[in-house]
Amino acid sequence: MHVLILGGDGYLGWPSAMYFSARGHQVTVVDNYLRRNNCQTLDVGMLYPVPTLMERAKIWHELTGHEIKVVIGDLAEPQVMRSLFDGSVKYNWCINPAFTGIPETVVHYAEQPSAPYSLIDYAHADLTIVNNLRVTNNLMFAVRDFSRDTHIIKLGTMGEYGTPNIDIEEGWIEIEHKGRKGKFLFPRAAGSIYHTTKVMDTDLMWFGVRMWDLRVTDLMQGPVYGIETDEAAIDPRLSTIFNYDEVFGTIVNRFIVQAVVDYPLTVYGKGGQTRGYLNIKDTLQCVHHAEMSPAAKGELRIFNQIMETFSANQLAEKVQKVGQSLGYDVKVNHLDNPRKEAEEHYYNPSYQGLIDLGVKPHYLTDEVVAGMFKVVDRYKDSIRKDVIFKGIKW
Ligand code: USQ
Repeated sequence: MHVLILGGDGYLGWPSAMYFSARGHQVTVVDNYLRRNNCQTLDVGMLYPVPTLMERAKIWHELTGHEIKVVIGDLAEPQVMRSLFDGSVKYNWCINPAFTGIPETVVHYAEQPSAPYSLIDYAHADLTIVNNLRVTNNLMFAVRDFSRDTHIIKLGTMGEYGTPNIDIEEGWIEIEHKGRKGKFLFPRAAGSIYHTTKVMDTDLMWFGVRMWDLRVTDLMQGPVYGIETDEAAIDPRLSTIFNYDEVFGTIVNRFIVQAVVDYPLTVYGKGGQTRGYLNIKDTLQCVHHAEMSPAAKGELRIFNQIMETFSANQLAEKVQKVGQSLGYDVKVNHLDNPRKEAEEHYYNPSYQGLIDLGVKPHYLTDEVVAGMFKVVDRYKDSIRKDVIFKGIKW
């Protein structure tokens, strides 16, 4: 199988590339370094430096014998996207320069993924909208024009649903209205410009499914935590990009870094904000299981990609407890919430579909938290406290 990974340099893209490659797939990764460049422009720091995508692919090949072909290009340019399907692609790194062929599966991570980034100001909101929607539209048309059988696995987000006062279904809801029934996309209420682009992505894909019988799986993922994956464990140079700053770091990763450098944990507002979380290892499993049993032609299949739910307060308590048991002096601070979001709310999402496909969850146990402390502590001296909180307001 040929798996094309769009956004193959990111927090999830690179580990996914290695995961598929290790399982014998032909893998091509594409990225324009948007995430790295944004990190540099905003000067947000990273836990450790990561080699370029070409260097990573080379190291992976030297250590495993597997080839991950690399394309450095901007997928918001339609020709870059189309070249991956029509054979005119130029690889920036590969062993065998022949076109691998049309991918059977495309995993689409090539988006600006940060909610705070999308609300810095008009320009950042605009970049987020233009990049995310153009890449999705370019992908949809490339698949329509060259390969309608290709399975698109798109990363959506649980944030598309917001925090409604009813149970959250997996993408679809049956509604009875004035004596008639129909199945509709579950109501959406995104909490940032970034999350809104994900809602729009889903709508674009749903259009493509209805018009052209495309096969699409939309994975509504919650915030991901974790550093280590089995494939990266073979060499630290294969580790994924890890952010702990306010813009690109997600809450669990941030709290552990904060605890290690005696920075009081930054709980926003009352801390009752509840989300569904998952380990980075489970992102890889979920995407792989979705790849192994593709959506049918003309199906928009939606899964809620989370393994358990926590409030911000529960996460802070957990990190504090584990940190204290390891000898760290962990304090918790409630900051004025820079975001506009419900701080106390009902939250009951379903998340059975991926388990039914065979995913075996990793949970946020004390051992897992302690393992993250251990890795982060290695880089303690390079952690920059000045990037932890800047207060980007909604
Ligand atoms: N939060 C804090 N303190 C912090 C950071 C976050 O209390 O220092 C709170 C936020 O207010 C929010 C929750 O923790 O209620 C999650 O925030 P986050 O920054 O970890 O995640 P979020 O901005 O929601 O975005 C992340 C990813 C995004 C993905 C999304 C899934 O960056 O790409 O789509 O998680 S979800 O949240 O389910 O929409």
